[in-house]
Amino acid sequence: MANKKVYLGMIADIMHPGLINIITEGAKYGDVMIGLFTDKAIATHKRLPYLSYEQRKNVVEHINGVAEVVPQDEWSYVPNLMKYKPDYIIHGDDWCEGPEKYLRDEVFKAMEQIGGKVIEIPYTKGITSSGLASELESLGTTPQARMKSLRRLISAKPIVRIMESHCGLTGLIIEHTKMQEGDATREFDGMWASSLTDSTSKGKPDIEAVDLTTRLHDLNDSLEVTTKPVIYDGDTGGKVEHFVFTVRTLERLGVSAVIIEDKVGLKQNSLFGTDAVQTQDTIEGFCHKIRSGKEAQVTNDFMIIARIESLIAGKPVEDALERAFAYVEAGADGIMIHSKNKDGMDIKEFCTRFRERDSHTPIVAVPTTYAQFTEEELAEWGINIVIYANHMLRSAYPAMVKCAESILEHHRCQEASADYCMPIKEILNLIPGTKKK
Ligand code: SPV
Ligand code: MG
Repeated sequence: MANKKVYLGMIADIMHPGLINIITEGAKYGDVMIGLFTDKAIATHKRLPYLSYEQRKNVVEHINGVAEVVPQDEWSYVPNLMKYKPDYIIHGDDWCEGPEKYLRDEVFKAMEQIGGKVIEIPYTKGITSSGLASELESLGTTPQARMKSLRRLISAKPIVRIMESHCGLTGLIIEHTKMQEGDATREFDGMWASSLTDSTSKGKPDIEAVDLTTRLHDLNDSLEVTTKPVIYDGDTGGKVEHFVFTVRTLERLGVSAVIIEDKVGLKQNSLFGTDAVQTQDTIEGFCHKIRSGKEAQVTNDFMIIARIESLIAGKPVEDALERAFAYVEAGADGIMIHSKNKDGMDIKEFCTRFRERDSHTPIVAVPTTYAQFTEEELAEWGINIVIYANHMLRSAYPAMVKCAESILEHHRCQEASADYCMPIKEILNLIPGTKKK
C-alpha cells in the first residue's frame, strides 16, 4: 500500500531548526509533500522572499524527510488540499489564535471534506522566520539582488507600489513603513528617484539642471539604508552618446530601471502640460535612444522604460499607442504613459487599447492628477506599476513652513515644538544604530 501523504506549506526562505523540526514530525506520518509558496502567493501578504522560488525549491528538496515539492500558488491552503488530497496536513500551533485563525478554520473544513486529518505541533519557541528576516534585512542587500527584485515584483504582484524618495530619510520611511490589513502586511515595494523632487529639494527647477553625478551622489544615501528596488527618473536621457554611459552607471549601482521620456530640447516638468512649450522626439529618434541603451546594458535584469508624453502634449491616444508599439519593438522593457488630465479616462483608454495587442509589456502610471483611483482600479486597467511621484516632498514642505511661521509668530520655539515637531527622544532613536542598548 502506498505511504500516507503529509502536506506541509512553507515559504522556506531561511531554513532554521523550527522548520526542520516540523518536517521531521511530518515524516513520522508518511511522505512529506512540501507546498512551497510561490512569489505570487507570498506577494499578496508580505514582502517577497530573498531567494527565488527555484532557489528555495533547490534547498528544500534536499532536506531529509522531504519526498516531494509542489508549488502553492495561493496564500490559502485549500486549492492545493483539494488538488492533492493529502491524508494529513501538518502546521505549527501558532495559527490557533490571531490573524491566521481563518486559514486554520478553512483548512479544517477542507480536510474534513477530503477525509484527512490536521496535525498541529507546538511552535518552536525563540526562533521564527519573520524574526530572522528582519535580522537579514539589517544586513542589507547587493546591487544585483536589488536590481533583479523589480522584475520579480512585476511578475508576482497585480500592481507594484513605488514611492518617491529624495534622501536617506525618505528611503528609510519607504523601507520600513508598514500597515497591517487582516493577516497581510502592506508596504511600499520600492523607490522612485524623481527629477522633480531631486531638483526641488535643492531649490532648483526640474529642467535637467541638477547633473547626474549630483543626483547619484544623493541617491547613494537612499541606497545605503534600504534594500528595496529603485526606478530612476532619467528625464530625456540626454544625448544618445551620454545615455549609454548613464545606463551602465545605474546598472552598476543596482538601480532596477530607468525611465526616459520622449522629449527633446529644454525639458520642463510634464505637469505644466501645454503651458510650457515642449517638443516630442521623433519616433525614430527615440527608438534609436532605446536601442542604444539596451545594447549598452550588461545584465538582463536592468530595465529601460519608455515614457510617452503625447497626452501631456495634447495629442490623441492614437499617437501615444503608435509610439508605444514602436518603443516596445525597439526594445523598451516597459511603457510609462503620462497625463495631467484629472479624470484619468485618457490613461484608461490607452491601457485598454494597448492591452488588446500587448498583454505582457509592463505599463507604468503616475496618478498625480487622477489620484482618485485606487491601486486595484489601476491594476484593472492593465497597469503594473504605480508611482507616487512626489508625495514625500510635498507632504514635508508644508509642515516645515508651518513650523517656521510658528517660531516667527511666537518669538520662541515652544509652540512649534509642541504642534509640528517630533519629540527629541524620537529623533534620537529614529536612525538605526543610534539607539542606546
Ligand atoms: C518626476 O517625478 O520628476 C516625474 C513625474 O517625472 S512628473 O513630475 O509627473 O512629470
Ligand atoms: Mg521627472
